[in-house]
Amino acid sequence: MSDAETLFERIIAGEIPSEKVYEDATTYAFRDIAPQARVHVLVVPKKRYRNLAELAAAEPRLLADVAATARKVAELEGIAESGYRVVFNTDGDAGQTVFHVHAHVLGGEQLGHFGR
Ligand code: D5M
Repeated sequence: MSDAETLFERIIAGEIPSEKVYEDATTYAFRDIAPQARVHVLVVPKKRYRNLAELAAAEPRLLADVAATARKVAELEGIAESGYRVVFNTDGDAGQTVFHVHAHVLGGEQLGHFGR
């Protein structure tokens, strides 16, 4: 992991404004600035790992916290029953742009099938 700070550390620190949906001791959830669905919320661990693989290898309990927060967001947004998608873009071909691991929580409408 490089030491370079990402946008999301600044959002977690409150240096850049965000529309918070949920926060607890280890995770932070906020609305995506360019929503791809009616509900599009990002869930980040407050501690930075570059991607899902690094988080899972280093701190599986923190990954479980991210998953629990994704579920909490779905409940708060009223999409837990209708269904939703959780996506971790990981590196180049997935188009990851911010290298602080984050889960996209998408829903609130019928989603197209993923792929190309
Ligand atoms: O997703 C990175 C996501 O981060 C992308 O969906 C846009 C979102 N983004 C970028 N800047 C902001 C700010 N300032 N607030 C909220 N959301 C933001 P990736 O999976 O890395 O492509």
